[in-house]
Amino acid sequence: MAEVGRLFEEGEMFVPEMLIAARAMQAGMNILKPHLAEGEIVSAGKVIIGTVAGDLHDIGKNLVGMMMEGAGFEVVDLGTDVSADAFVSAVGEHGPDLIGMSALLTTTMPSMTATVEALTEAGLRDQVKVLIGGAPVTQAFADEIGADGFAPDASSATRAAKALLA
Ligand code: B12
Repeated sequence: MAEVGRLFEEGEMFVPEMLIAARAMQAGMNILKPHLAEGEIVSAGKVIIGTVAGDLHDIGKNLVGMMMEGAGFEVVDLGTDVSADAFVSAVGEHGPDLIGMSALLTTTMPSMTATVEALTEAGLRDQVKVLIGGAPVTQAFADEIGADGFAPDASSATRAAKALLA
């Protein structure tokens, strides 16, 4: 998947090819997972990922989740239309190292702000890194809402997550 990510960034591969590769990787992972659990494989970290409240777009979010799994992260996918409260409860329940939030609509970007605020109010903001992405999201917006990072695509999302948890 790292090689697929590189080819995507170079414009040699496109979203459908990435999805096919990610699906093949997931099928392989399903076979390998029980054996990995028995072995000495160390997780790269635990990630909770979701599309924010009001937003149903999940193709990019799923791709990010699959790439992260391929890179050795344990991924808990909360799905779409995830409220700030649901993110907060999931942090309490799963104790992740990082939250990944996705938004594809300019009208749902404020849900990212609300989630960061809810994490702060719950006293959990210091325990978890926040990485955001989605077509309308920018580094400037990430800075504005106090997220720890932004990435424009699935392979750089994996790199950014690794850098944040290093
Ligand atoms: C597919 C699609 C839909 C599908 C979604 C299906 C699904 N299961 O996801 C359906 C038909 C349901 C849909 C509905 C709507 N859509 Co729509 N949709 C799109 C479309 C065509 C493609 C989005 C997509 O999947 N791209 C491919 C993926 C791979 O790219 P991506 O999502 O950007 O993800 C990458 C990066 O952004 C990043 N990334 C994504 N998430 C994350 C998360 C993290 C943590 C990180 C680090 C990175 C990251 O990595 C990903 C992989 O490289 C876009 C137009 C476009 N060309 O983008 C419009 C678009 C997003 N939709 C739009 C609109 C307006 C709507 C509707 C409001 C339409 C309507 N009037 O009903 C509804 C809203 C429904 C809702 N409440 O969410 C607008 C948004 C405009 C805006 N700026 O707000 C767009 C831009 C179309 C347009 N040009 O008008 N949509």
